Amino acid sequence: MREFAEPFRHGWRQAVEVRATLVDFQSPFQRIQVLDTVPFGRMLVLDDAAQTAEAEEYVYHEMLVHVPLLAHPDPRRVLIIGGGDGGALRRVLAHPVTLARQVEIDGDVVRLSRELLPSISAGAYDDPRADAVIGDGVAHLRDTAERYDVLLIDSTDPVGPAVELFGDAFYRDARRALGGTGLLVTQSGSPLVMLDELKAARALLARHFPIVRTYVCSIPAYPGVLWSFTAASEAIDPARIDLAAARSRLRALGAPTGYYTPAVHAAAFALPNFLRAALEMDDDGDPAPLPPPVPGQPPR
Ligand code: AG3
Repeated sequence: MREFAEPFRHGWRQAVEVRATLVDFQSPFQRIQVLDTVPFGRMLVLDDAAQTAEAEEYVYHEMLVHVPLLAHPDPRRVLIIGGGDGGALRRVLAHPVTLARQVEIDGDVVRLSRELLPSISAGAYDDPRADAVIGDGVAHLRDTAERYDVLLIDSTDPVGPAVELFGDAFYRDARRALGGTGLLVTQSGSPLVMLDELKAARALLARHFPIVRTYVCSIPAYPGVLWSFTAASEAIDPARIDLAAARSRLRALGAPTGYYTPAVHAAAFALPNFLRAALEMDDDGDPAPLPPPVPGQPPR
């Protein structure tokens, strides 16, 4: 039996059974693999890190996109950094936006995803509101005079090509591009096996944004399974949504979801107590003094 597993983290790893390797290719930026896996169908792997898979991509992409787009009162202009598989782009385009710009650094990820994982972008690139740029998202944000309502950072882990997407200069440029009224969401790793990365991202975001909120969901293909996203804004607290309004906006989209509901949205910000304590938050997500440690905490 062939299997794929990411490297051990704190003595923990998960494996998937592999039927076939469809692509194993070194791009100018990274190693790109597309594997046909038994549990999740075709899976995109970058530098040995699972990125997305046909059968479970909806969890990550819905939580990355629908949480900020339904928290924002009127998102029109959305920028995605990374996201070369097109799964985030497709969810953004389900909303009545006027522009969904995606800046992905690796054209080979876009090409191979469109060719081998077409169900993930599902036609999104053909939408006239989509502007798919192959380029450096850090440079785009640094040099642009444009404003965005929502910025989605759909990146790999904060190592290798993505490291600057978790940096201080990038968050400063993000704040400028969001113009005081927008919000950003970044994927921020597994609270169980990447807690230090999550804490580092939150600390940097807090230098630039008064509101920083972490939320979680369960992503079967990623290390630790319990996964986090972190939102930041000068104006919008995405943890507080009007459930009835979100329900009617979601219904109007006519885009069925597999994971997201407004109730899931609200609940995702309720963090397990070990995590709330580790992130030094009170029950509202605001900074609080570090509480005493509790015994038997999960690995990280
Ligand atoms: N971005 C991948 C999140 C990081 C996964 N990390 C890992 N497996 N170690 C997802 C790209 C999907 N559009």
